[in-house]
Amino acid sequence: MQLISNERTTLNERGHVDTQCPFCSVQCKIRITPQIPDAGTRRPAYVVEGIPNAASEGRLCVKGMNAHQHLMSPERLLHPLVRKDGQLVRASWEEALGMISDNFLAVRQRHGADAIGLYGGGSLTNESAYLLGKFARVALGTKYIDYNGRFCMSAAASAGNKTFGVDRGLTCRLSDIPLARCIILAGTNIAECQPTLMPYFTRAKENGAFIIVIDPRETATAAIADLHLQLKPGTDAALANGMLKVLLDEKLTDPGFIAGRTRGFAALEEHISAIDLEDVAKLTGLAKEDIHKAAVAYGKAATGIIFTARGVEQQTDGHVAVRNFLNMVLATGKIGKPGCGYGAVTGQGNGQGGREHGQKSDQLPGYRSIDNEEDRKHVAAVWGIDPAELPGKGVSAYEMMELVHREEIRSLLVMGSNPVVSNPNADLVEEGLAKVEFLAVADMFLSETARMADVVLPVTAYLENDGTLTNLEGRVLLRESRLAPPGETRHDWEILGELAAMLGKGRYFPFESAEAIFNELREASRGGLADYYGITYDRLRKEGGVYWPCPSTDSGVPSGMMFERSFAHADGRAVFFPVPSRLPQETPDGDYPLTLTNGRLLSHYLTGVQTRRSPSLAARNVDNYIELHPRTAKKYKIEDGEWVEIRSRRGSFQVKSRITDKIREDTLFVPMHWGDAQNVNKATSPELDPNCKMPGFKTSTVSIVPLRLAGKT
Ligand SMILES: Nc1nc2c(c(=O)[nH]1)N[C@H]1C(S)=C(S)[C@@H](COP(=O)(O)OP(=O)(O)OC[C@H]3O[C@@H](n4cnc5c(=O)[nH]c(N)nc54)[C@H](O)[C@@H]3O)O[C@H]1N2
Ligand SMILES: Nc1nc2c(c(=O)[nH]1)N[C@H]1C(S)=C(S)[C@@H](COP(=O)(O)OP(=O)(O)OC[C@H]3O[C@@H](n4cnc5c(=O)[nH]c(N)nc54)[C@H](O)[C@@H]3O)O[C@H]1N2
Ligand code: SF4
Ligand SMILES: [Mo]
Repeated sequence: MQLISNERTTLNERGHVDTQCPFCSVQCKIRITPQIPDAGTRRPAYVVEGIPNAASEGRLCVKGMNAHQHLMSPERLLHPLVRKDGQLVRASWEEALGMISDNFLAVRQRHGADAIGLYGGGSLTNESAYLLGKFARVALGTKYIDYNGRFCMSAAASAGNKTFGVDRGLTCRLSDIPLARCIILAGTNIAECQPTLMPYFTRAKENGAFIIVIDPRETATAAIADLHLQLKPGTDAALANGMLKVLLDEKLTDPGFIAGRTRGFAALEEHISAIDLEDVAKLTGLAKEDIHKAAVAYGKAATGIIFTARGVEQQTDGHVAVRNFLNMVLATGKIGKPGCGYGAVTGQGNGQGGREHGQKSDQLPGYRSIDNEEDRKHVAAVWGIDPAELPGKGVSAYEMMELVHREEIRSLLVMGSNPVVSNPNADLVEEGLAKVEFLAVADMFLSETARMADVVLPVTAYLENDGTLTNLEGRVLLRESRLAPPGETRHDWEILGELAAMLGKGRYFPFESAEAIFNELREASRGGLADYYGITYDRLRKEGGVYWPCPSTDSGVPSGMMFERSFAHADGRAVFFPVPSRLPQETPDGDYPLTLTNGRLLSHYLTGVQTRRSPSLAARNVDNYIELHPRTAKKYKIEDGEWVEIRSRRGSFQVKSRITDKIREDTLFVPMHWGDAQNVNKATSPELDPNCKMPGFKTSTVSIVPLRLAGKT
């Protein structure tokens, strides 16, 4: 696709601007055409259309159609704010950045560099995410950096790394979906979360695919299912064991593939031989016949793809649950060929790139490891420092919040996240941030977290800054700025460069443009698993998007299909891993008899900071709500639409009831898009998956009472 010329314009001028949606991982391309202002209201109107592109094929969803509204919101932060006498007041950039650098220097001198923490996000461009990682290690020398992708991608990413030797969301291309004869959608609600991808699945169905949806709710995605497995939350690992049992018993495996391309099958076989389908049915709450039917459909199909998303992954056993679905992929040899593969459906706009270039505590750019001597040497050489100067591994996002609470991290910079709403056990996180010595937040809005800050830095939005983002297919896309930054807003990467200079490290941050940062990122990623070396801005302009790995500028266009001949482990083989069918960490009891799960709805995005500032989106869902089954409502004397309080061992929140027979009787569902008193995370559990430190967001036990009775119980 050809991008229009790079001249900057304002949205209200005639003509059109071409851009990319700031929200989910599909990264649909958008054209915005201003219309003559409405004579009555004088309000400008805009026509927003999708532009043909390889992922969304020109489709847009309601969020993309209205994204420009938050960009133009009167609530945009247009100048820095600093706290004086308890109030956030306007300040100059010099003063705001001066306060941050003074604090960083003072804290480092008093308590060491590790008393400073950095917290990033998957909405940042590759360039800003890369620079944030470099800033932590080079400008500050702290090991404490992590990002919100920990809550998003860590279970699937670590599973992919262990099983295949590398993690890239989809191992195949979106265009393989219509070729698959069986599709398993486990804990992924594509219809609301990546709506523009739905036609790939309906096309597959038209081609005769058998579609299996695994979800405790009858979602909009489940509407296309041939078989909906409405399991108890947190039991996906057990379900996959049941399906493996059937695959092995019915000899629906691919022995040639197992022998030639994998290792560890004997141990899996032994483990599965002890599985009893009856037990699996009991654990998951499913009928044995349905588990059997699903396994046979997948096993017998000539081609097939398994997708997982946060329903499977945001569990204290998310890593192994994903690995168990990967066991199914390997046992049937359904990978590395057309119409076959596995997909971890990436979430945020740059959820994929954000996890590759070093804002994760254990990671350096190019998916390099901070624990590996060779990796450290390579990156240190690109950065012009001694490898010994690179700090070691820090801790995960929620663990950083625990360190804040314990006052071990005394100063925190948040860039591109709203952690008081999106962390589990939100009350503890809020308590920590309330008492932290110093909090700086870079955002476009006064989010719930920014509200608590000592310094707030106003940043540019999607139409205003250049950068690359990597979509769920592993395709790197260039999003060029079309508008001048409003007010005094600055780019995230500019802020990091200026702060580095104030900390005396300016020579390591000489960047005048996003492209200059990208060129360094290319070098830093060179030879790594996520190799971007062969990708340049020019190439992205010409080709519209390039898949990684792309090790050379003159190689042909990468096909996007992974593992055609070998996997990324040293011996080229993928690894089986036996997984126990264990129960979720918390089990319902007399005090907390129900299981609470949570997730998303179509019109809002994450903690809602952006989408609530888009009137057309905000109006669709004003208050948060809880889905509950009619029999559950009756049992707890709850009327449809009334306010209820949900309580857990951590805390409580209040939302409206929504009675529906599309959910299991023992399960409640609440969207995650609201803060303050309507925040589901006041009740979620901070238990972490030991393998990847993903919180068990999707399974906690709670009680429910109508608010009118709440004082009385
Ligand atoms: N509209 C919208 N789209 C988004 C986002 C958004 O906020 N709003 N966020 C983006 C981001 S960052 C992400 S990570 C993705 C998330 O995309 P998804 O993971 O698809 O979204 P969720 O709604 O969190 O969870 C998916 C489904 O998991 C189900 N589920 C809950 N518990 C379980 C369980 O134990 N097992 C199984 N199998 N299923 C379970 C839920 O009922 C839900 O339907 O969406 C991206 N797209
Ligand atoms: N209970 C529960 N909790 C969850 C989840 C769940 O399913 N259930 N999902 C988890 C998942 S998958 C995710 S991804 C997290 C996300 O949770 P958060 O990290 O809190 O994500 P957002 O709400 O998108 O917050 C991003 C903030 O950054 C700002 N922002 C957007 N773009 C930029 C930018 O380019 N630069 C800067 N500086 N700021 C920007 C936005 O205005 C917003 O205030 O939530 C997690 N929390
Ligand atoms: S939210 Fe996702 S599917 Fe919707 S327009 Fe944006 S990128 Fe496309
Ligand atoms: Mo996410």
